[in-house]
Amino acid sequence: MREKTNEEKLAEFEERVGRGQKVEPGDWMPDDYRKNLIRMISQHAHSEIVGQLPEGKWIPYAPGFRRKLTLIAKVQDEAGHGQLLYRAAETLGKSREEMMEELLAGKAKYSNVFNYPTPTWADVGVIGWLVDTAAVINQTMLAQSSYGPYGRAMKRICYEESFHIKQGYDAIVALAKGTPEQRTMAQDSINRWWYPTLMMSGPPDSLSVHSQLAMKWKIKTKTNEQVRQEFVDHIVPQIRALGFDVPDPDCRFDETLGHYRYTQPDWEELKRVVNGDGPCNAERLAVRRKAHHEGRWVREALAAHHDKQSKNAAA
Ligand code: FAQ
Repeated sequence: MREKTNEEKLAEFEERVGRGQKVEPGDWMPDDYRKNLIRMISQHAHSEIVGQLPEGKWIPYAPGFRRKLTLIAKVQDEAGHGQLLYRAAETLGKSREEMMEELLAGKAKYSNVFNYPTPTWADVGVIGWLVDTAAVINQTMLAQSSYGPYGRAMKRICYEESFHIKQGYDAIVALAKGTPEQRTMAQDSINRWWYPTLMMSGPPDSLSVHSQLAMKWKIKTKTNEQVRQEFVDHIVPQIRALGFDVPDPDCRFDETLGHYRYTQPDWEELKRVVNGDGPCNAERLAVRRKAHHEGRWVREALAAHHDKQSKNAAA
């Protein structure tokens, strides 16, 4: 039988994806589909790994034993998500070592939001509440991704991230019920995280480079703006219900649209931050490099153990 041409393979691929069938690692896929997925999944993995740092800093200072245990569990979950995602990216043919080298060399992107400082305990609550809510809304959409391993990883990750939202919300409710100083601390944190969290969903559709192809091949099933609007519609009533202000005087519900209107973030700031020039990029990468260096003996010991086991099995 004659080999199918690339055009025929592409038509079959698009027909399958159009029918909602999942693409699996061994299947034929267009090069751009593979490249886009590696780009997105590896950036997502890096985000989970670097994303441990802003909150991780607060583990020694968490107010009380229960909050400390919960925060440790949350930060460990993020490490696990990173591992799941590196594994999903590896199924597309890129090694974990290569991805890690790119991150440590400052060549790889990761979510803008982890390049901002966490000067107060309220930031831990606000990251869990706002940042994880934005992440879950995006990831619930990505759980429908046409690439099977990514969608399945997302389902597992969303379960855990939903718990993270609860821990963040609970910490903020405690501050909301607390002293005037505690309420001020929470409001200040909401003010600082509002725009970085809006930026998490990516640039507006008119500036998004990859969305069109990603939507066509169902890597994503919603645009950046749709995801951001969902987040705003979900979170604004929660912020106001706790008696806090949304730090945007123009944020109001539009009855005709059925959505909240909001002021667009500064898209130049997003560009700067994701390209390495945010308030904490240098600090975050320095911590990752140190951790990678100090963990080298563990990786070598595991590799030696694995080699020994393989030799024993072959003998
Ligand atoms: N940050 O053409 P588009 C979490 C880059 S996980 C950094 O619109 P796309 C859990 C983009 O990569 C949070 N870079 O791109 C947690 C591209 O650059 P490139 C991470 C951004 O892919 C919680 C360029 O700009 N989630 O929070 C950002 O269609 C708490 C053009 O943009 C994911 O990674 C940004 N915000 O849409 C952990 C989800 N926006 O590659 C710890 C998966 C854009 O051309 C604590 N990823 N860029 O050099 C996605 O959904 C998408 O990749 C977007 C961007 C929506 C991030």
